[in-house]
Amino acid sequence: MKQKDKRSTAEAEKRHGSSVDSNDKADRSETQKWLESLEHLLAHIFKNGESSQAAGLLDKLTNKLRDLGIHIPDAVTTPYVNTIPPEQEPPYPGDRDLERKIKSFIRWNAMAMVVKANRVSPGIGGHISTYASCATLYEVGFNHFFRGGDGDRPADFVYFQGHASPGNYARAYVERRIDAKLLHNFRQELAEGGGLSSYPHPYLMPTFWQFPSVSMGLAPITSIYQARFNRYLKARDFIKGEEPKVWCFVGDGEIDEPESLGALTLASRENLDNLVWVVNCNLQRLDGPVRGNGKIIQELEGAFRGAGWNVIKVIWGSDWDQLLAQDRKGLLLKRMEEAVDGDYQKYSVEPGSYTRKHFFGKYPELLKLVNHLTDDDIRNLLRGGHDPKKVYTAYKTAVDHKDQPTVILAKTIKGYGLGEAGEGRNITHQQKKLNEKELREFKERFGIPISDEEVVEAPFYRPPVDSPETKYLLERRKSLSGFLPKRNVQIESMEIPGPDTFAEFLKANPLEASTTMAFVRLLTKLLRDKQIGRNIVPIIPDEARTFGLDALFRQIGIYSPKGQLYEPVDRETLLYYQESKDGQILEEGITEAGSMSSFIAAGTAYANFGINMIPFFIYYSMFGFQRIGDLRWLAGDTRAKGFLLGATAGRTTLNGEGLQHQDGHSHLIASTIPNLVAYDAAFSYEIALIVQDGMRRMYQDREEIFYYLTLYNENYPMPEMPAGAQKGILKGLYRFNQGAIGKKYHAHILGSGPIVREALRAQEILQRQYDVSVDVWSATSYKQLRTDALNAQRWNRLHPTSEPKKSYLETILEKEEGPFIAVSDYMKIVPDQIAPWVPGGLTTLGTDGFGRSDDRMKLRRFFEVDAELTVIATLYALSQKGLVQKELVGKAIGDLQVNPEKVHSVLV
Ligand SMILES: Cc1ncc(C[n+]2csc(CCOP(=O)(O)OP(=O)(O)O)c2C)c(N)n1
Ligand SMILES: [Mg+2]
Repeated sequence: MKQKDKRSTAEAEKRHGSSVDSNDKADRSETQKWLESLEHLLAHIFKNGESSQAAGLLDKLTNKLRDLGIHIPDAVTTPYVNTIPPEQEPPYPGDRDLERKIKSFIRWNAMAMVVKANRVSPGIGGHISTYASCATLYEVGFNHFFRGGDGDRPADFVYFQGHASPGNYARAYVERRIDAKLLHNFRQELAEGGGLSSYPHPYLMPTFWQFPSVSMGLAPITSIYQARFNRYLKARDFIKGEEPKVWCFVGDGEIDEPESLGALTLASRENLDNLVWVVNCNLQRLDGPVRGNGKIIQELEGAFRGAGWNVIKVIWGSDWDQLLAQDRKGLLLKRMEEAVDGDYQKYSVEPGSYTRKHFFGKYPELLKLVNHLTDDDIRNLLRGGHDPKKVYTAYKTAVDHKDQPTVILAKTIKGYGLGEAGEGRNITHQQKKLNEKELREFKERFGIPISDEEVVEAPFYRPPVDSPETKYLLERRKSLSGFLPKRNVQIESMEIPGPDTFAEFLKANPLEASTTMAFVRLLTKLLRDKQIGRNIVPIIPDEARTFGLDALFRQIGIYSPKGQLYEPVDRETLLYYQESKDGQILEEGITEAGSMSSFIAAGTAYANFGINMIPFFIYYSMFGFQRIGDLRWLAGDTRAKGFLLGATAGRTTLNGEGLQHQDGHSHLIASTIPNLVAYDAAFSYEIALIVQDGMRRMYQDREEIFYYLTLYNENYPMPEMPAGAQKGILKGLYRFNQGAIGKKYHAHILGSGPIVREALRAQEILQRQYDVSVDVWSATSYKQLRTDALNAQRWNRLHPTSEPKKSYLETILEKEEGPFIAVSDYMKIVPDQIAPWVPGGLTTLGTDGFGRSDDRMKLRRFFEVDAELTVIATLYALSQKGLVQKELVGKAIGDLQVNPEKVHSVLV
């Protein structure tokens, strides 16, 4: 900087500085005046006993400033009191007394079923304390909000906290939907006459449970995408009329799962006011406090408000209203803010005298506020989540709220009512047994009409059919259109496209193409189908261009509730990025968990709405089972239907990308899900037949299964389907071609996916150079083959004197002479699944080990799945059978330039 410039800058700073000084003084005296008026106003508020209004004052001021056009950032937290002040509470519409009695009976039965189950079978498990904490949260919902599905609109979607399931069963018992025998058989599903599953599993109780929820975090994320999918169905005219609400009950400990909070902004961005979450803030998780040194409610309020949700805090029960009103100096609020969750947990365990001394006693003036209360009164001061009036207010406000999803943060006590058996204790989550004294205290506390003699047996109790309680309970459910939870599948069979649609894929196509391209062509065709095209839901986590699906953007549009508010940069091109209100594609952005949640919502529309939606979720295969395996397991549990397409599959076929991307094991994980049908296809015609058959089974025959299909990005000419191959393709194995005649030796090579082409190259080398005729087979599904083989094997074992059954695999291989060599782009253990049923055993080649970035041929050599290594493996297998000399194998190693000292891919 030049000398002159420096000087002038310094002068300007000086000038500027002095003007700041004088402005500052003026500002300060102005500010002082405002602060004094604020103090004046607060003094007035406290004098009139309206201290609870003080907290809302800031909000009002902020809103006023905003009305005047001044930008004020949102505060993320508000004072530690209820969001809705008592004067805004609506009248309670129900019979509080009857509702309390009903709730008490349910509490008792929920506890008794766990205690009994653990007496019959010690260690069988079950949870008492969670339902004890959320009983009021549930009961207010059941009596006044949750709509059943018996009317002319779909039922509300209620995701119950998984391990609070005894509460659901106990209610169903009092509602007379299930009998005492089933309650006795809680967690004894294999008992005679059946039992009740530990947690909400639609797979196990398909007419009862709707939404699996016990794997922490999965109910929260799936509930968001469900609420979104309901909007999608509405926008696309599949559903009309009044919209069901989606309710999700979440534990405060569960919130720590990344899935729980991971999709919050989708809900606010898409204005999902059909969604209500209730976080049961009992301040404890399994081991201890959720946030002993802080406040989970305040932390969550900040997170949810920041994410654009409407937050309703239900912290204090009605007894506190009067205390807060008399808190002239805001001392009570100050104390409430100071105490941490660890303190509050302690207050729930200790007698009232402790709370008097340590909570109120911190400030002498505060102590005076509770002078009129006995220690018992202090101990019984309710938390908001146990007060039906507060809970009702929150729910009513939530369901009426517009434009935002709502979260209710309800403070409760874990193990509420268990007393010394576990109320508020760190061990409470695991408490499964109550002794006689504890049972008696429980019975007395909740007024259960059973005798002192009987109590030790912990008998179930439900009021007589004609009792006021039963009548009230049933009337409430009737006026809310029926019982919940309930899974009521009413779905028509769907006519799927005929053979014409698929015919073109069965012919040879000399143009090089990948199976991904074949799939895209098929999907495009299906989308145009008059019968089913509309029902298809393409789901893509930001990879449409990678898979060549971008043409669909324009063809069917991307769903966006806002439409398209901007002109896309590529508007002048034919296939621009088109968003629209009734778009068909769910372009999820980079979230496999979110995409899978959409898949689940679409895949269960048949059960929840009676509509056959056909999701096709296409993604990088590595980021499927491995990344979101637990959501896949849940999809199986909830009986979702649809197609998962693991694209860019294969540890060597996806070249270049390296270790993180190259999938060589998704088929191994796929084999773990019982109702998932998995295929590893090589050619266009296999893809077409598999999709066709999948649609037939799922949508025409209404089987509750789902599909996994790997797709590859290697281009090659597509052959014609060999005559008669159809059955084998679907069963998992068929002969692609026969070996040459007139050779001295014979072998079979089983290939999968693009690696079939390596098998074909090996066939060629073996026939030409080593006098070995080779049959090449395409193994489309080791999982299918194994399941079928195990079935037959087991049946035979249990029916030793009957005519033995033969699996498909045994039937097609029984007349063949080995050796058999399997080669695929997957770990060796995938083909190994069928080894016990292959005559003479199976030699397996596969891609065990971490992937590498390099080209395909180098990778195939590295993993030893190329034609040359397949030739060597075949010759070695022949030598093991004593058919060729070992020297021939050695010669081949030399001929084919394979380094026998190369390192094994799994070791490096
Ligand atoms: C993914 C997963 N991890 C761990 C568990 C085991 N688990 C079951 S309940 C629970 C504690 C739950 O605490 P919270 O969410 O606060 O529920 P609360 O019982 O307190 O209402 C744990 C760790 C699980 N079910 N799922
Ligand atoms: Mg908890």
